[in-house]
Amino acid sequence: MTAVDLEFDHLNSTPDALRRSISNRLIYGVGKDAVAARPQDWLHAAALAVRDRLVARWMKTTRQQYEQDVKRVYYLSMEFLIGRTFTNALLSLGIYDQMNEALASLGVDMAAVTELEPDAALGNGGLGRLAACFLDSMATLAIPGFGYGIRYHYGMFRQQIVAGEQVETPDYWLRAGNPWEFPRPEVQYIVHFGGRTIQHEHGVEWIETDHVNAMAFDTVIPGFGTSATNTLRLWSARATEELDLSAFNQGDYRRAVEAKEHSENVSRLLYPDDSTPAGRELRLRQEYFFISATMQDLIRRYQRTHSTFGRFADKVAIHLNDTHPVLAIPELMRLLVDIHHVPWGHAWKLVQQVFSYTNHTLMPEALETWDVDLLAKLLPRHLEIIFEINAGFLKEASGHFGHDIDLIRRISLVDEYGQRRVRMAHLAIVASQKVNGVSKLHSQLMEREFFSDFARMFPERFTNVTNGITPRRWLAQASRPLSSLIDARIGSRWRADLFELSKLRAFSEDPGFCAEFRAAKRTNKIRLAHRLLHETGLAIHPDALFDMQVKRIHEYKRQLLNVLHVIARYNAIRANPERDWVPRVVIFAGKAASAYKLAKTIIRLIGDVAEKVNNDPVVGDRLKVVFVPNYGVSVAELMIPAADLSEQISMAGTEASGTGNMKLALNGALTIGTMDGANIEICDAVGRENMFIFGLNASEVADMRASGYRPRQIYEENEVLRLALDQIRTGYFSGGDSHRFSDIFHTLVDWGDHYMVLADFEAFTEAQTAVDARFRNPRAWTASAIANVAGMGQFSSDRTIAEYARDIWRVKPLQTD
Ligand code: 26Q
Repeated sequence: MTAVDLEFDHLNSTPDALRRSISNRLIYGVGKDAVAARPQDWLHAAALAVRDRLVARWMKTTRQQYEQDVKRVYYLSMEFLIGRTFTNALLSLGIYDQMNEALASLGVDMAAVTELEPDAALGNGGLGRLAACFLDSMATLAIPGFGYGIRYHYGMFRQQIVAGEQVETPDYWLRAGNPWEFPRPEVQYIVHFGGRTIQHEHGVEWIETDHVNAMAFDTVIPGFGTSATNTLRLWSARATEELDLSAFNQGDYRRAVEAKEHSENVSRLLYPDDSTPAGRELRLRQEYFFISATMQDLIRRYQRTHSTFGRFADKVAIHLNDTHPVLAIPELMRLLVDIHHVPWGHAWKLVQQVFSYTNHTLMPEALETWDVDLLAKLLPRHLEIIFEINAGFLKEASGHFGHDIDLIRRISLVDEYGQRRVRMAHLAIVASQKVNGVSKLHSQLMEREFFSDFARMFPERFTNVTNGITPRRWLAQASRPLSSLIDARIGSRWRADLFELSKLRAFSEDPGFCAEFRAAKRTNKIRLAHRLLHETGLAIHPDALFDMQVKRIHEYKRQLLNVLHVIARYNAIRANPERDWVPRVVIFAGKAASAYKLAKTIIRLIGDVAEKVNNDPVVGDRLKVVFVPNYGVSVAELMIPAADLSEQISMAGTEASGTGNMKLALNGALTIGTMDGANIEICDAVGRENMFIFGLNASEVADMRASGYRPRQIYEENEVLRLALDQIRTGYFSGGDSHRFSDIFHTLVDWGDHYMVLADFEAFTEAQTAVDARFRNPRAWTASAIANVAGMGQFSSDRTIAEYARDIWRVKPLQTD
């Protein structure tokens, strides 16, 4: 920054200057008088005052990017699970305390208005939140990056629990306006659908299409400890003509409006992560809508400074966050070949240099495929391009492997078994210069099992980049008690270099530090207890062990294993109430996909078990069970800092990485977990003695499956387990209703127990006993908790992004002077 900039920044950051800005923004931005302003208006005015301060940095960064003619990264994601922005922006700018003071001087309680901001919940879970952490880290590292996605009107549904069952309500997060976005009506692209193709002498033309406009909305992404910022550009659908004039002129006003509404539906709502076929066509439209606008936008930006495509691959890197944006590949081919008249071979070379792809799941049912007939109807030109890519690829494969028809069938971009379908992951792999998994185990499984044919053909393409999380939101912002304590001991540099936390190892036996560490955790636990009391009426004791499983509800994540342990513990307490039980609060949170029946039944079971346990006078404070509704980014920021124990108990080989595991460990929770995903790397980093690892590992799971897994035998032989399962089956928790949970019982006992819950039950119970023993010894527990925090350096998303930048995107940070 120049001296003038510094001066400017300083002036702008005093409480006094902020107070003036807020007052101004209230009047001229919100249009309210201070006497009439509601808390919501103050939040809006304060947000605008903060945004003004970001914009100066934003303009400067954009100018520098242009002047330095940098290579840019385009991070394409159907999901960005941002959460709230206000506090995050204040911390990035370093004006949190000043804002607090400014608002106080205006008679406004900052903590209270902060709670009014809705989450931008434009994502389902891990994948979307990862994208949000990556934006934060790209800006912080001054990597010239753009996030591209969809501006959904309705984000992730809100979850309410009504009579024990999940009820979804729409999340209209834009209701009160969004002060963080800049509409860009001048940035619009036409996106085509349908129609047919015709072959001309000089190429192919796509004609008789329907179209919709994509309009840009930009959000500033501030970096931490730098003046660098980035842009998140989200597309919103606008009808190409305001109204269907012919219908209008014929007096059919309703039909005229309907047509407009219909075309604008494409960006209306976030699809929940479930594999129900209903509504699939709109999902495909969404995917194409957003990548078409994005590809047109990035080509236009490139062409502003370049007259040929000769340097395209030196200036552009396009990253595919899972397969959801994979249509960007045929779309870029179409734009280059059909519109810009680049020869096919040259265009394909460019494509293979610019794309990279991250896989986030290996579950076969979750790998995306699209029906060939649907593609032919909606995107006929793209289907032709995909077939042509496939022909070239299969020829290359035959050259590489010789003529092996089984292999060709396996790797083809088109699945020919039954209804023909395009395999999006195969297309992504064939077109990308790098393909990565999100933890060491996951990347290994990708190479050795799921995509082994591709890995043999393109060994240099496959790599691993283990996930990370931003320490700004997940420690500095979420836990002020713990972050101030850390600042006091080792300084504040850890926010930008998380390896600094290793200095805390020196204090793991320091009585003063340990006492303060416990006090910080206790403060966070009290904060959560207050909220729960207020919202659910349940009183929990802050000195109990807070045992948390917070994540989407899914069979592979095995919330049921946790519930079975809770039931077993309940039975044991009732049998021996006088034993010195370690008081525990078992806390669950997470959403079930609306069409995922068994996941919803699991929520019901948790609620019923909670009801029984919490009202049993024999049990008292020894055990409490809570389901916290509407888990999302903001609820996570409240819950995670209050956890003592982190449940990461997926069946080995199923959780690609996990990132909640990192957030919880960073906040000093000890992990009880399987050797799955990033748990394995957390274990290496913090020491196995500071975790509770249990159960089958990935290869043991495979072996057991191969040798014939028999869950019913386990049920019959393990008395504790049998009692718990029989209680579930016979209606012990459901007021005698023996029907309610029969699917859960049969899934585990009779229908194969696909995720091997029963196989791991005994090991899990033993690990839980070890947890109790450690918790009884506060010194040992705290030492382990500190070791967890101290070992988290490598799980900063700054490290992750630095690896992507160096090894995959080959981009350098902007010189920000
Ligand atoms: C697909 C088709 C139609 C509608 C929705 C979807 C869809 C949407 C979201 C499919 C999958 C997702 C999300 C997947 C996800 O969150 N995966 C998680 O990614 C994290 C970040 O890498 C990992 O840490 C988790 O292990 C992984 O489960």
